[in-house]
Amino acid sequence: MLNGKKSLFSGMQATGTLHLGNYLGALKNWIELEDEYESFYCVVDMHSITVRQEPAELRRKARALLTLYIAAGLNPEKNCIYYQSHVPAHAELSWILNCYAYMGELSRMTQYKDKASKNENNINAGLFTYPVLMAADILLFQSDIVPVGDDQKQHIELTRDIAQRFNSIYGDVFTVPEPYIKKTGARIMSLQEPTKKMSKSDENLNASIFLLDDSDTIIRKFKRAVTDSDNEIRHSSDKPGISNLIEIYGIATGKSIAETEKEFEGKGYGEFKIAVGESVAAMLKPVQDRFYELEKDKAYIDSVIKNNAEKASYYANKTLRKVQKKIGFPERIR
Ligand code: AQP
Repeated sequence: MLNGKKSLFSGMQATGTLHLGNYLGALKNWIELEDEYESFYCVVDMHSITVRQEPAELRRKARALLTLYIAAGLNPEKNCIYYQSHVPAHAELSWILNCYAYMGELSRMTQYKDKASKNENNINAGLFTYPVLMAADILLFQSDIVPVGDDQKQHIELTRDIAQRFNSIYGDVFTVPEPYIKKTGARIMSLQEPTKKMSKSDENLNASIFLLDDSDTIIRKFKRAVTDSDNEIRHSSDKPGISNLIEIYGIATGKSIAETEKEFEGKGYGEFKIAVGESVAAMLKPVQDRFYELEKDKAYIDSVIKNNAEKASYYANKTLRKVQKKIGFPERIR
């Protein structure tokens, strides 16, 4: 509890342009939580360097991501929006928690195995301990919930294990968080390989809808989406491509699966794909307009960055001091 409210933490990496999966699986759901929770949303730039980044690009993408959080509807007066690297407590708690995480459990993380196989020339220690930094991110704010997409479930399980392990030694230090994963949008699939999740690091640009893609590009990508050949608009596990499109259309229009199936009964894939593209383009247009407007307001974005880093540091340091005391670090002399 912070300020008499439950709290939450979530974040995204500044490694590429956000895609529709990031938006529907996470960002879009964050907005509805702002009144109920004391919320902390981070641009996790420290996580980003587990894969080599071009410095100027990383800085540019981190700022764009923070701006996109606001453009998507997060109010910085109600939600603490900040850069992870501006709050040193993340790194400090991460080091401590490294001493309470086991090699065996970290080596079972599917994201590590996946990213290590994609970056064979740079399997650095940070890639391996990434989930410990994520545990620190979450536990610093005594988070009750962590709103994420389905792919992050395993990391949150690990965060819970670390928190429970620590609490069992030192008493009730950390709130043990729960994942908050919505049923719809939790796993948006690639438009080109619909059995794989949509991913920032996919080299095929037609596989993902990026949040700043213009309407024509969005519609073109949906027209090219890989589907099966039976031409029936029906949600089914043996029809991953069309099922993915039905789910996306459902979120963009507010229609249920049954309503969509009925609406497109007897119609072809071509017509359906255009309708999905148009609905997504219409959903993203206000976010894009707001983004381009906010981007010009340098002073406003700078003030959000400064003020929110101070607020995040205040709460993070409270937890960090408590942890340091519990484990026996000497008290500071003031
Ligand atoms: N395809 C997806 N469907 C639903 N939610 C998704 N998320 C990611 N992909 C999908 C959610 O988006 C948030 C941001 O996560 P991240 O920046 O840490 O990126 P990630 O999970 O590593 O996935 P990306 O964006 O596709 O990047 P790469 O290619 O590097 O793996 C999280 O809440 C995540 O669950």
